[in-house]
This record gives sequence, structure tokens and C-alpha cells, in this order.
Amino acid sequence: MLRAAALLGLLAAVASPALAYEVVTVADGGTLSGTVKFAGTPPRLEPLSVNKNRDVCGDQKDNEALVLGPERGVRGSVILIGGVARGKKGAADAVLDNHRCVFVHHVTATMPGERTRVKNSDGILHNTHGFLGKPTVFNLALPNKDQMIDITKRLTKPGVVRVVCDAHPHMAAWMIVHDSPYYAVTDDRGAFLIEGIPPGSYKVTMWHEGFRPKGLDKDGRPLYDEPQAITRDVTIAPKAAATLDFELK
Ligand SMILES: [Cu+2]
Repeated sequence: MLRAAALLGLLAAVASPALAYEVVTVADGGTLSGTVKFAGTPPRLEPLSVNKNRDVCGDQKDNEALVLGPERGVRGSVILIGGVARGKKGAADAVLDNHRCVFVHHVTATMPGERTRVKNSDGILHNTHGFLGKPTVFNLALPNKDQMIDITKRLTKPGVVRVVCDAHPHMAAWMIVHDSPYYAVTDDRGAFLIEGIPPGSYKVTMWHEGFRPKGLDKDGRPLYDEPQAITRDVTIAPKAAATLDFELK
């Protein structure tokens, strides 16, 4: 939880929380696309062992803290454009699914007011617990298959929400709550695309969870080093396409 807390200040600074986001028509918006690539030697991440419900979950699960695709593209990095006070309407309808004892997706981004739900696709009890720094923002027992709980109203503040399952220590996810709909999560190739950006100059932050293993906590949850964040400047011209490539080490 401390790791997430350390990043909150940084993201809050990027996010300008004093301004309430305003939806307007963006007639001359530009796009920002790019990639996150891994440089250097990636750590060897062992599979995570499952402590119970092995009949449903299996014995072990892949570690998703750092997943590299073709040409070392990094999956699950978050790209945030900071300081956009007015712009397009958010279109997210995010569902964080407990599916075969893994959170799908491992990294989700959303914003306050955009519909966000937690689902259980398994026929066993999961308890999805989200922390914004230390405080709990949601704590949901999901005993039933295909149960869905709407958490939109719980996500009132921008920041990094660390999500765990209280029933299964191997389960972990991240939910990044941004103050505008100008965000993206990188795909299997490490690529991202953000559209409809009002022309202007912005700070763009790439965030990635910690991925260098630091053992287990008392509950058997894997620990990692600090999340990483890299912020760069970008200028978006009217109806133009800008690119930005990040390197994670
Ligand atoms: Cu669980």
C-alpha cells in the first residue's frame, strides 16, 4: 500500500484536482500515440501459487507485473495526459472481472463519473478490495457467479487504486482513476492511442507498477519495488497526430 501512496502525490500533481472536468465539443482535436518498450534485462517473474480453490483456479497463475510482447512492448502501462480541464466525453464502461481467479484486466483506467463495475465470473467467493493509498475505496464480497457491483460512485478522486482479493493472495490488479478521459492502457504490443485531444501543451505521464520482486508480505502477497512514473512534455496541434515513446527500465 505504501508504494501506491508514494505515487499519489505525483499523480495528483499531474491531475490538477482543483479543476472539475467539463465536457465540450472538441472540433479540432489531435491524437497522441506511441509505445512503451522495455530496455535492459527484465526480471524473471515466477508464477504465483494459488492458496485455495485450486479446483477452480488451478495451482498457479502467471505473474502480470511485467508482461512483454513483440519487440519488448510493455503491456499494462498507463498513459495519462495531465491538466485537461475540458474536452471530450468519457466513453469508458470499465468492468474489472474476477475470471478464473485472475483480475481481468490486470490494469484498468477510468475517471470519476464513468461507469465502472466489478464482476465475478467464477462460482467461488472473491472479495475485491481497493485501496487509494491506505484508505479503502471499495470492499466487495462477491459470492455468486456472474455477480456485478457498480463502484462508479466510490471513485470520486483521481489516483492509483491498488486492488487485491481478500480471499486469494495471488490476486492483484491496479485501477488508475484519472481526472479526465485522456488516458490509455498499453496493449499487448506496448502501444497506446488517445484521441480527441484539445490542442495545447501538456504533461504526459507513463505509469507502471513495480515489477522487481521483494518477497512476500505476512499474508503471502508478492511485494515489488516502487511503481515507476515518467513525465514528458508534448504539444498537440489542431487535428494533428503526435507521438511519444517511453522506455521502461
Ligand atoms: Cu479471489
